[in-house]
Amino acid sequence: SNLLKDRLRELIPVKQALLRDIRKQYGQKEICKVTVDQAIGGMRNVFGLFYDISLLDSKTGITFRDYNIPEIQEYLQKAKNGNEPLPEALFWLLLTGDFPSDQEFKFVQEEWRRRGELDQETIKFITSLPKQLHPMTMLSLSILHLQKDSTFQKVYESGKATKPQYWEYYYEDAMDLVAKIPRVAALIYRHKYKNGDLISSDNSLDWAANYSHMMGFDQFDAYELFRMYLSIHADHEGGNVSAHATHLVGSALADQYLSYSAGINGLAGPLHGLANQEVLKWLIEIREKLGDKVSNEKIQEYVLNTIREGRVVPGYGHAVLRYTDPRYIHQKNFAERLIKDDPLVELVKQCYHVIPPVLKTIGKIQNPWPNVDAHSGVLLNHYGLKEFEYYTVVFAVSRALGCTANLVWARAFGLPIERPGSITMRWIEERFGEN
Ligand code: CMX
Repeated sequence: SNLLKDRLRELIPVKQALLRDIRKQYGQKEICKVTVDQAIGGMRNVFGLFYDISLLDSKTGITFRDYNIPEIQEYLQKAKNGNEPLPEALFWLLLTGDFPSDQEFKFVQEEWRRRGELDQETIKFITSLPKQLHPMTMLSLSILHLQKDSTFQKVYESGKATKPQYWEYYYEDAMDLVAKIPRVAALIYRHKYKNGDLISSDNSLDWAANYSHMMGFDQFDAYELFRMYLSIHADHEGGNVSAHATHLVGSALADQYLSYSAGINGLAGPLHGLANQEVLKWLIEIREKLGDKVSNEKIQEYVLNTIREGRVVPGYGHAVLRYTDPRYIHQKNFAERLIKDDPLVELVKQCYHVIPPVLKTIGKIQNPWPNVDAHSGVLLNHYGLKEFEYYTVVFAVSRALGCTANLVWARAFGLPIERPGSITMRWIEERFGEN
């Protein structure tokens, strides 16, 4: 039997009824007012999206179905002798709201193994991509290529899809996409950086470790890094660019592949996921220009220079968070536990002490504290993934979990096409001019 789909089949009517009740009871309540500034200013603090699988609090950070990062680390399945949560278990949690039993966890793992292989045509497509393309561009194109296998698209085109069943096809596509994305991503890596010397999958490994293996990193600690990394980046509520883009495109009934490819394109922006690569570039630049054992004063000066040049300090600040990102803390703890004597890891630690006070002196910056991207690059680098241009791809492999799980629920709830209104300057003047 299909444990996960069966569980969803049980849950969906219950949640649908709950949502109906919520609308009946609270449908006319006002959530927030929207000012002209907010409309122009990227809709900060405008609560206009419904996204049920994760929630971001500006003080305490992300919760996945109400569980924070230390809780998922504690309660989700781990590898033998491992400390980090396994993404298979997190995916079950995101989809159902429950921690999976061992049997349920194994079900997801087996499904992903079964669905994970790529056909020859896809392998040929990926290994024929021009090597000068950015790996995120390659990933987005490859996900679009996989769209040929979309169950939803096929059934919809046949005219047989009915609205109450949409979620089932989105579920099938979610499972296929998530199962395949590590192979796609590893193939891109080996094609672009390792002369196309491909490594086949090892199905005795878990999903994250297998990805690490297919990239060419076979130490246990590298496996642990991938398990951790792929879990903590999985979702960050609905308003961030990758989740929102995926949700928006999906609302037009574009299938998971079309939708997530759009999410990947957003993640490839330097203010969002690309900060991942920018941080390492910036840290290496500091070491090149200022040498080893750089003083706190020199870092302070460097930060101020970066800002003076009109650049952002990558890895610091956040549109919602107002304290240190718990995903940063989790990675810091990982590094303290497993990594000794890595000068770049030490530099990240030093930056954590030095940079926030400097950013605080720049009045306009709302959050001087580090975000997830401030730490991830040096960890990947430590275990041998030196090509920082590739880092956001690892982020995208992880974010597929949240973005696709959300779309399953968006269809289960029968959410309509998203279509907010927009305004012009003339509209604003005419509306408020007399006051
Ligand atoms: N370095 C320099 N300037 C910064 C800054 C930083 N790290 N963070 C914010 N600012 C600036 C903004 O550019 C903005 O300047 P202008 O008014 O001149 O345009 C001003 O401070 C106010 O910005 P804010 O309200 O504090 O932040 P936003 O919500 O506008 O932007 C973010 C948030 C993340 C884009 C921004 O902090 C930033 O660019 N950080 C560096 C890039 C980064 O690390 N991105 C990863 C985010 C994590 C994720 O994707 O999940």
